[in-house]
Amino acid sequence: MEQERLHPEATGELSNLLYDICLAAKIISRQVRRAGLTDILGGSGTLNVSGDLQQKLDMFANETVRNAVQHTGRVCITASEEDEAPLVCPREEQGKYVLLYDPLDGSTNIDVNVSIGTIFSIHRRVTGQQEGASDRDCLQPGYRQTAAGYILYGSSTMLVYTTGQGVHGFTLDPTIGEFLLSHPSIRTPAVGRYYSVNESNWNRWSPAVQRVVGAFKNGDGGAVQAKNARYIGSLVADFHRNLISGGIFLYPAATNYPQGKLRLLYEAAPLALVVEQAGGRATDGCRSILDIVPEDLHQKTPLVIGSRDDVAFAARVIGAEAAVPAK
Ligand code: FDP
Repeated sequence: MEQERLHPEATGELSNLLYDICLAAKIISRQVRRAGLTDILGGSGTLNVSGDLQQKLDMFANETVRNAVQHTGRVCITASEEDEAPLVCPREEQGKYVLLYDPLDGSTNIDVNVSIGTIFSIHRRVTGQQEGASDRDCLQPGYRQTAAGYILYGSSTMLVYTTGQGVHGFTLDPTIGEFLLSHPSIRTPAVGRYYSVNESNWNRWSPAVQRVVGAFKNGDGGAVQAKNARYIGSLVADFHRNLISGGIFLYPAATNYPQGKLRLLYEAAPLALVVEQAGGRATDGCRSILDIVPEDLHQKTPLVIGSRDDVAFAARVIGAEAAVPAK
């Protein structure tokens, strides 16, 4: 609301859309908090487009976000990591925003009571009312995002978001059911304390990625500061810790994931906007994540994200390897 007042031309629709997302987050949070008590743990028996087993809570979160925004007249199309195709709102209800989201990131952690999260990305539509909303609205590069953020269901439930005017964190007070501003204007340290990567993939990485991870572990003769390892395996949780305390998260290309594992539109681009607004960086090794023009809704990308100087080091080493023509 405060930021909205800085824009006299604002109609309040974006604030209301963020409010819709908060409502969905509260409903998901309630369900996550009671997960062991109700029959909502475990697989749903279906696979998503990427071939991942969908969990019951994934499906619940997916529908909750969709239902919270669909008939408000604020969005024209929504696309979820869990759905093959985007959902176009009925013509008469199409608003000016586009919502892309990962309803419950870190699904493999759901059943074992480890932090998980919801990630969202908001664009302005590029199609006209006449033409009607389409994939074109979803396939926009990250630098065009109007807002992005995530909800972390951790030791507390937190909303962290940016509309391009810094990054702000709100903690859900369950006694009053509201998100309260707890972390205004978050800045991430330029050099991090942590590196977060699934090191069991070591033999599947290129020599450059091995050198980067080795450097974060050992210091690489002073080229970077040696770090402590922390890997939860829930992107939102790993990202959030590094954002607050300083650190770098890597999910690079590997022989089993030649394009990386994480999705550009639902995971990498929104977190890239958040980290850049907090003073950090995000790259695929060669390009800034925010500059990548998506070609496919479920496109994957290698991701190196976090503290500015650490990401710059990784990009230098991985970028130099990519610049050498293959023999
Ligand atoms: P998950 O498979 O549990 O859904 O986006 C997928 C994701 O989790 C990220 O949250 C997480 O960072 C990554 O995959 C973990 O992958 P690995 O198990 O390969 O480390």
